[in-house]
Amino acid sequence: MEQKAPLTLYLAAPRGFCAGVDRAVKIVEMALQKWGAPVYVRHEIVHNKFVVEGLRDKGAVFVEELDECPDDRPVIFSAHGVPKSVPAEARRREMIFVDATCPLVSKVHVEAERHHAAGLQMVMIGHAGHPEVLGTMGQLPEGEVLLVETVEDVTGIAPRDPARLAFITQTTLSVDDTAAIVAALQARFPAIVGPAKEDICYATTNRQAAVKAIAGRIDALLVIGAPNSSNSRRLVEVGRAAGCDYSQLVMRADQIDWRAMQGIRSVGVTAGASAPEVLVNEVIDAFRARYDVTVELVETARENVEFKVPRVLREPG
Ligand code: 0O3
Ligand code: SF4
Repeated sequence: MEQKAPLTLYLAAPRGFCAGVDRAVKIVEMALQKWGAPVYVRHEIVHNKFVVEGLRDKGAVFVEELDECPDDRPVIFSAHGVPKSVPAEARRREMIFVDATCPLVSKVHVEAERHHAAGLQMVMIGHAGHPEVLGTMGQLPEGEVLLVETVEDVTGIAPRDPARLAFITQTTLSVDDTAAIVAALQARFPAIVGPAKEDICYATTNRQAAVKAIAGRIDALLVIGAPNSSNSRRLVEVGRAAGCDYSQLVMRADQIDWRAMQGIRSVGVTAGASAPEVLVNEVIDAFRARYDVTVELVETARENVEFKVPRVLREPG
């Protein structure tokens, strides 16, 4: 039998499910237990096909908008958050709804409201069209939130009163790119107020730091995650920026380009906040089938964050 080539697989930690994703998935599972199928879910509960398909098999029905749901079945709002108009409409239709918005996204919603109540206009740093951005911008009336995606965008915005501005951010951005955008905002609008740094969450920050810790010593980086997952895509960018030119997003093992893996001696593996650990194990097994693998865990932080599910799901009956 041909001898397998040695390969060191650096496994990033933390990786994979964050507390907000864990909670959101639990909410759908518990809603199915409580109310039976079908339970409707507005938007992918988290951006991962494997997770969505697993829940669909149990009776969840995924839709993009509330008008695709009947009045008489429960509906769950995804972890990314929703504009204010969505729960308002559900209430008007007297629907049962459970909001699976991550508490760290809701925190940004509250921040936006607080600044608005103080008479400040908002600048949001985020990606146009992303559901979290639509949800956060949708907390305030039209025109109250100006969106910037890049440092260049900062020069293009025209706030009502440059002296009365605040900024908020998407939770899954690149820590480094965001720092540059915040600096550009502060340079142009010295009076702008905002969080100490930005609103990027602990999970995003920790996963990016772990990638930075391995990127310099690997021939390739695989990030397990979906193309519509903002935090996962940021991990690929962080890998490249930190020196690993071959950094790729893969949804699961069958997307690995094995030709590109020829001759490598080391590989880094991580997973976005919405990618389940079974898919990480699947990737490791795929490497083991082809290489003589030594796994090295590179742990840059420990996480112990946990969020409770909403009370309606904890109550009996
Ligand atoms: O926001 P993102 O596209 O990264 O969403 P995912 O992949 O579902 O991951 C969970 C993050 C989230 C719900 C918003 O912070
Ligand atoms: Fe919440 Fe952060 Fe996870 Fe988003 S990535 S769901 S903000 S913990």
